[in-house]
Amino acid sequence: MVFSHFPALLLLPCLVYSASIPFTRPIDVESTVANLTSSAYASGLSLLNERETSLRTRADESHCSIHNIAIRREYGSLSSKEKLQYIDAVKCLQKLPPRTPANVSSGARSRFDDFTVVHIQQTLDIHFSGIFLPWHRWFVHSYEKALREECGYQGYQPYWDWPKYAHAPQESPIFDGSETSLGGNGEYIPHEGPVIQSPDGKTSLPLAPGLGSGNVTTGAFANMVVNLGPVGGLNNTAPGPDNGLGYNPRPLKRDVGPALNERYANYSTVLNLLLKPDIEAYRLLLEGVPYTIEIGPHGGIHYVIGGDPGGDLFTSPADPVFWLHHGMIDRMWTSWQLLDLTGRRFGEQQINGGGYGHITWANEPPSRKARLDDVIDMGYAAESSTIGEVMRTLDGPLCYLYL
Ligand SMILES: *[C@@H]1O[C@H](CO)[C@@H](O)[C@H](O)[C@H]1NC(C)=O
Ligand SMILES: *[C@@H]1O[C@H](CO)[C@@H](O)[C@H](O)[C@H]1NC(C)=O
Ligand SMILES: *[C@@H]1O[C@H](CO)[C@@H](O)[C@H](O)[C@H]1NC(C)=O
Ligand SMILES: *[C@@H]1O[C@H](CO)[C@@H](O)[C@H](O)[C@H]1NC(C)=O
Ligand SMILES: *[C@@H]1O[C@H](CO)[C@@H](O)[C@H](O)[C@H]1NC(C)=O
Ligand SMILES: [Cu+2]
Repeated sequence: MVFSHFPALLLLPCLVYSASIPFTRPIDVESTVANLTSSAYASGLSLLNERETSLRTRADESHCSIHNIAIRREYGSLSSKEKLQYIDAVKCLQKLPPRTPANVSSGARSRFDDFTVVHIQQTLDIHFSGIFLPWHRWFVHSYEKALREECGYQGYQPYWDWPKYAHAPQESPIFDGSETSLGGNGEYIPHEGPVIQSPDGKTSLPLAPGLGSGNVTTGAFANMVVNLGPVGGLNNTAPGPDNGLGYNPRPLKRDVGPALNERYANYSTVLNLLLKPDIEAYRLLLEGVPYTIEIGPHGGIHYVIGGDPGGDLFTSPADPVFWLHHGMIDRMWTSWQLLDLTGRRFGEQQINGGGYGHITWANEPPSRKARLDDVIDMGYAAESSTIGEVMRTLDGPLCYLYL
């Protein structure tokens, strides 16, 4: 057996032990994160090994096994060739014709746009609700499937390891402006920094501005044209026609910089996320505490990308880097689930805990809780699924782990 057995019971005391360490040196925080994510990976592999052993004795074949498991990797760890293959596949998707009919979205001009359309249509249902994590897990999987099956991509969806580049994300392999980056930062235009405010205005956190804000003119997605949106209020950019589904071609812009990344998605954030005891606490950190300045790494990193469409929650999947950010969201959830195999992966309560577990945005207006048989509707972008089908990444239609 190549992989050692890693019983779940041994992981639990380890988690409790980690939680009680007062982390003073950043290096401890970083290496504890590395230990936890590799424990999660080992735990996933040992699940597959156990399954394989039991299946072999029954002369059966498992759908998902150590022989066909997809391993999603950090963008910077891909070779130049692998990065270019990923980029080529995304560009291919941007050239294929859309499946969305023009009378549904006249702005959808490519297969890539199909994914933005379904996100725009459902934004108000699929965030801060019980379907958020499963919906986006299936969304990323469907995008990866389209890259592979429609554009001949041989690899898997890479992710953006938020804390790794928190001090200078604009210089990371994702944004450095080289041919293997997903396009550089936006051109620098002097502007004010964001002020993160609680809705009552009592607390506010002014942050340093990003280091771009203008057009993306370097790297693989230099001068990319965004067709859809925006829906929400972007500084200096009027909303697009037809609630964002109309045709509104304009240059891709970004405003990448360290301020939001260090504040909302550093190694402490990721460690705290992995140590959360239940789904409610987990999501209050991931997506933020309502009515406070704590917007969490999900929102924080969306605003690290910033610009247009990155600054518009509805249209954000139209920036190719969205898919690396949501790769990391899913990596965190996958790792957290694998760190407690008995408690975190199966039941309905693992999706619908707390105020974010309902079927309306932060339970407003009040609604029932999400259920495992609730449908994940991919519209014209891809096949639909259900919450229950995607709760585990090693079962049903899914078969992957994150390194
Ligand atoms: C992460 O950011 C928080 C808030 O600014 C800070 O208190 C903490 O020390 C940072 N952690 C690391 C590892 O840099
Ligand atoms: C991480 O794991 C390594 C190897 O097991 C160990 O030596 C190290 O002390 C661990 N670090 C932390 C911060 O737990
Ligand atoms: C769009 O057009 C098709 C075929 O012309 C029609 O069947 C469908 O109902 C239309 N959809 C909408 C939303 O108008
Ligand atoms: C918004 O646009 C105005 C006018 O161009 C500019 O002065 C300001 O700095 C911008 N604010 C942000 C947060 O980008
Ligand atoms: C950004 O690109 C658009 C479209 O190509 C162009 O009209 C505009 O002048 C560019 N902005 C700057 C500051 O160069
Ligand atoms: Cu989203």
